[in-house]
This record gives sequence, C-alpha cells and structure tokens, in this order.
Amino acid sequence: MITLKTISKKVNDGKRISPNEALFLFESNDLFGIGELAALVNERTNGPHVFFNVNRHINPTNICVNRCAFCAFSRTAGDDGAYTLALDEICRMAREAEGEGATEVHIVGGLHPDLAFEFYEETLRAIRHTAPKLHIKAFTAVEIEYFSRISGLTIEQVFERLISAGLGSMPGGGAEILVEEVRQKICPEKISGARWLEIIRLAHLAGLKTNATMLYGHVETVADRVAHMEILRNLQDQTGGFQAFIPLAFQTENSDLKLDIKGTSGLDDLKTLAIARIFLDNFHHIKAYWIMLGEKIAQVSLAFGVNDLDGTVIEEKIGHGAGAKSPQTLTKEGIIRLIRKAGKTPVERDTLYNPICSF
Ligand code: V47
Ligand code: SF4
Repeated sequence: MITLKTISKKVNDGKRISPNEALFLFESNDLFGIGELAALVNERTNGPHVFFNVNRHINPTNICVNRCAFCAFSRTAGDDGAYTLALDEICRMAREAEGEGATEVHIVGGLHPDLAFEFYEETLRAIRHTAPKLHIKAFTAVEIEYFSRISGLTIEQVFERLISAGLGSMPGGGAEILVEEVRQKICPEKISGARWLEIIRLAHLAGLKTNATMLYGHVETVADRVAHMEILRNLQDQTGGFQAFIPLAFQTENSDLKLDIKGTSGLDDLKTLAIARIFLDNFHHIKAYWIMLGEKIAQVSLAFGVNDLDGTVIEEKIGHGAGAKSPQTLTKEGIIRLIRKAGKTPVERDTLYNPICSF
C-alpha cells in the first residue's frame, strides 16, 4: 500500500518515485509532509542556494495563427491591440536590458502568418551585434516547428541556422499538458505533445539546453499532470538536456477557456511545485515563475523544494494579458530580499546556471 511513509522511505533512500506514488501525493492533503520531502530533495541537490537571473522578456509579435483557447496574449492580424515590433525596437530593448545589467533576453512570440524565417535569424544577429554580452534564450518548440514549416527547412537545419545566428538556448513554453485529450480542449491548433517532445529532443541533440513548462489549473486532471511529468522525466533520462521545470499557474482572465474557477489555489501551487521536485529526480532545477504565482507564493515555495526564482523579467505580457496581479517587474534587490527573508542564499546565475555572484 502506498503511504506518505513508504514514499518518504524511498526518497530518503535516494530512489525514484512512481507515477502512482506521485498521484497519491496529489490526492493527499498533507501539504507539510509533501513539502518537507521536497525540501529534503532540494537540500540534497542544491543546498541553501536559490538561483535567480536578471533578464528581459521580448515578445516580437502577438499575432498568432494558432489562437489557443487559454491564451489572452495572442491576436489575429488587424485586431485591436495586434502588434509586431520593428527590428530597431527589439534591438533598443536588448541594448537597454544589457545596459541595466541583464545577462539574458528571453524571446517568444506568436506564429505570425507573414513574417519569413529570415526575420527571426536577422533578429538574433541584430541582438548579438547590438548587445553582445546577452545570452539569447529564444523560441519555443512550437515556434521552431512553425519556422520549419514556413521555410521548408528540416528541424535540424532550422536549429543549425538559428544557432549560427546567435541562439544560445530555448525556453520551455508550448508544452502545456503533453496529453492529447487535454491539448484538443485547450489548444487544438497547436503541435501535438509528441511533436513538441520530438523537437525538444532534436534541440538537445543539437546541443541546446531547454526548459520544460507545465500549464496547470484548467481542464486537466492531476493524473494528466503526472503523465506530463513522466513524459519529461523519460526524455531527460535519454538526453539530459532539460535545465529547469517550470509549472505555470493558469491565469483565467480574457481567455476563451471559460472555467468556473478563478485561478489556482495557493495550496495547489505549492503542492504542484513540491511534487515536481520529488518526482523529477533527474531535473536539477525547479523554477517558481512569480509572475503567475504572485510574489508571496513564490517566496513560500522556497520552503517547498523550489531553488530558482524567475526573474527580474521587465514588462511581462503573457500572464498580465490574462489578469496576473503580480507587478510587471521585480528589481534585483527585491528578489534578493525575497530570497534572504526565506532564509536562503541568493545566487545570481547566467542562463546556463553558472553562478555569477552570491549575496
Ligand atoms: O507556453 C499562456 C503560458 C507560456 C497563459 O523557460 C499562460 O524560462 C498562464 O513558457 N496563464 C509561455 N500561463 C511562457 C513560458 C515561460 C515563462 C517563464 C520562463 C520560461 C522559461 C518559460 O505561457 C505558454 C503557455 O503555457 N501561458 N497563457 C495564461 N493565461
Ligand atoms: Fe499563439 Fe503561443 Fe498564444 Fe498559442 S500560446 S495562441 S501558440 S502565442
């Protein structure tokens, strides 16, 4: 019989827990028991250190042919609020970020019906030229697949071209829930879960590190969340290319997904992060994205297995378009204070988790 005690024994012995055991944890209300276990795993992996990085998000366009039901960020061309940034503007934002001490730009956007693949290559080249110290973390697997479709290049060729233009790594977006029945309900136009995974596998083979996200708190069941994490754990066993796992709490406003709920509960947020820490034993980092969680839950999560707090961000559009109540940016000092007050040691990192400075 599965109990918290049997799971605890496994974790203490350094053994991997099964999907059924993860499900048991999701169905348990023993938040502190789960949290304690997650904190133990995190302490073993990362000690008292909590990473953060100084980055800027740039979303070149919100025009998107997919129009996922949950997404309040995207527009159809010609809609009110539809935009596409000029290359000059993107460069100005990157230069400004570099000047303010950022080490990374995080670039993701909609699937634009008219922009050519060359625009994205040119964007990377222009950023590399104008802000050479910035690491460029850009494009989800969904965008990579789209680039392949619009250019006629293979996925491998797309990676080759983007890496040579300056791509340094990839964010973890577009994963949502990697279970087909759920994708059919929340993002039927988006590439399948299997295709997302294949593109990430090819990214890892091409030498790119990526993250993996999980959009939770909508129509999925806890069994879907476990299935999602199991798929990621299996790929990580093969490639080792994932850096961080990032659960994204669904923000409900302005989305076409009409649900009875008004967002996730703090309890669910903490449980999800903690179970991820316990289950994903081959992921080094569990990241709390405070934009979706709010600063307070993000801070408390540091006692529930989280070792990475993202980030200083500057001007966030995806979560705020959907009603996120968190501020648009946190200063570096603000993040350091938040981590310190949780009794942890803040460490500024670069995109590839090399420590830059601890505070
Ligand atoms: O894939 C869209 C999510 C993702 C909503 O890799 C929403 O370091 C909540 O992937 N409520 C894009 N989430 C953001 C992303 C990300 C963010 C921070 C760090 C990293 C990283 C990656 O945002 C999308 C989708 O899953 N999203 N709409 C919403 N209403
Ligand atoms: Fe487009 Fe991404 Fe929004 Fe889906 S989540 S509509 S692919 S921008």
